[in-house]
Amino acid sequence: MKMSKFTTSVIALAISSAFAAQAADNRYIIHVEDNNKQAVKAMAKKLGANIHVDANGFISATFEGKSLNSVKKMMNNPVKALQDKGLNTASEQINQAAFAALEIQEDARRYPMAAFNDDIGDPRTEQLTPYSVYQSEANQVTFNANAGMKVCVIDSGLDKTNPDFDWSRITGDNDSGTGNWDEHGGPHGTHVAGTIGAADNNIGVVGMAPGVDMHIIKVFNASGWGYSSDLAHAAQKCTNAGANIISMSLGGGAANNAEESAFDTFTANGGLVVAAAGNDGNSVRSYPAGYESVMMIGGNDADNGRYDASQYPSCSASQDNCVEVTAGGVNVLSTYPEDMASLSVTVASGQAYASTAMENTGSVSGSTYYMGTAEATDSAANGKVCVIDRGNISFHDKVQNCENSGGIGAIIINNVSGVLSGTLGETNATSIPAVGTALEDKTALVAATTASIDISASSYGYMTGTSMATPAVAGVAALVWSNHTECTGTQIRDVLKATAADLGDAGHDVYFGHGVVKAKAAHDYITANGCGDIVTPPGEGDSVEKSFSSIRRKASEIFTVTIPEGMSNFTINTSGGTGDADLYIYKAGSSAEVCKSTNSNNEESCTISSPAAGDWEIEVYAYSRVRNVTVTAQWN
Ligand SMILES: [Ca+2]
Ligand SMILES: [Ca+2]
Ligand SMILES: [Ca+2]
Repeated sequence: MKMSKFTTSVIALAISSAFAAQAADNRYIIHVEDNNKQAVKAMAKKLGANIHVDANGFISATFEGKSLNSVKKMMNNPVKALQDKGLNTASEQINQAAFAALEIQEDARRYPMAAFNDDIGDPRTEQLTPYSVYQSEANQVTFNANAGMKVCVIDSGLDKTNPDFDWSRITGDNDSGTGNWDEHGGPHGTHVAGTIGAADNNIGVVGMAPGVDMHIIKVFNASGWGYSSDLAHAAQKCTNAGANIISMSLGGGAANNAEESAFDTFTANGGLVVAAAGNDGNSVRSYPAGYESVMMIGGNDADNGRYDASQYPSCSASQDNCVEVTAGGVNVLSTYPEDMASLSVTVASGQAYASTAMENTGSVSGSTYYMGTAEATDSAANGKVCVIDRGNISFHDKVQNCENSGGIGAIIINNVSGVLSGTLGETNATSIPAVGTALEDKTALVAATTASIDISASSYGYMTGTSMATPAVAGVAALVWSNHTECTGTQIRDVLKATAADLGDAGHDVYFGHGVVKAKAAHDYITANGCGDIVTPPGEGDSVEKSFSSIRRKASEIFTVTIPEGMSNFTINTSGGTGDADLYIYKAGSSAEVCKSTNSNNEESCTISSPAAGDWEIEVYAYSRVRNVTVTAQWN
């Protein structure tokens, strides 16, 4: 089978993400005492305003096409403003002093910040926690480094030049096809390993299970796949290394029996296998993720939304051949081989802003000059950092106009929400550092008087893909499991699904599966319930089947099922065998049956609509001796 690593984009996103968030809309707040408000509102309307908000102490109004200064001039001196419009003011009763005292401000647009954000700072000099660690609650659970957890990472190697690993806890397998495991075959494997287990120190990032033992199997490099592309062989190497988790940020389109059986065996022996859903944005099922024994991982973004390219194959009834859970996969900050990434740091008037490195390297600082869309050279930009709006001409030509004007660096502001991520194209004739920034920061960036841009090499950087979500789940699994070593890998898988936070459409869906993994919720769940019982994900339909080979006359067999919230039907049937079994259904703790079925044979059936959530007892009573009866309970 043809395998590929799942990376769609490698971008050097901003080190900071301070979304102070403002934009000019000709919308203004006028502060006014309530006793004067009606007169002020009437005058604003007369001067062409649209009133939006009438609140205690202020109104908000749009003056189309008017700057803050011109609105102040009009509202602070309305007699003149009316006269300027050719209106007669002789009949107006205007309290000029009250209007002159009005305080008027821009009604800044507020944008919601993402639900989760990376720490602000520079990972080359301090440790930053990536957003996905917060989103998956990995920062709320302590990793037990002595619990024997070991994650086997099948990827492009882990480069020994990165300082953010506890190398005494990392082993690997060399392969004649791909070279040494601790020399990278591209940055992919190093990025993946950092998300699982980057050390908790004073530099770089922090992994989901910081410092966890890892075994690295390098199956591909820049020139493709080596001999270990037989994943069945790689799984065996993981077993030999004593790993209990296998993480695979790779996949391909065809299933293969030898491979499936290797992962079945690893799982049956108590392990956990996770693999990426793929980044083609379609419903194709990738393997190994598509095998039932392998947990398929999709991607979400920092705002609990979809990673659009995350694949979403349909689900079988058991829902283990499709996306089971998600984790952060968009713009994930992690480790790189030494200096293989580049990062930008953009500061304006002393405040750091989210930015992406578009092109060129360098460190500049100086006064700013706002160039609008920078469609021509402008000598006023000489010696300054150009602040430029996106639009009309290419990024490259904007930067070139800045540089040809004598500008020392370029900050290009997006014209849609979010940080601008772009390049200067194939033939880049510019040399000054250029960054993309967010529309949300436009007002502040245009207003800034000084700015600095630094674009330089980094051993930490961003990648996007289900390749990044997969090690996040592997790391969360190691983290939770390290505190509950009595569990099997399958139980950890079930707990992660049961405690995932639902995203997207209510309940299980093909894009998010059960939702984004939550380490603290999973840890708390096992602490409260243990890991011995089958975990039914909340709000999910399920079924249980029990067989009884023999029940004595006048005796009963009773078992309990747990019905989650929100079920509409609960159906229990008995069938098969010989004798006369009757069926009695009770809500746990109550002696009055909710349903009974007492035919003179073994074919009993009970249906309960909208069953209450909680434990239910199912009693099979032998009116005469019963042999080989099967009881099926299902709810949805
Ligand atoms: Ca670190
Ligand atoms: Ca699967
Ligand atoms: Ca959902």
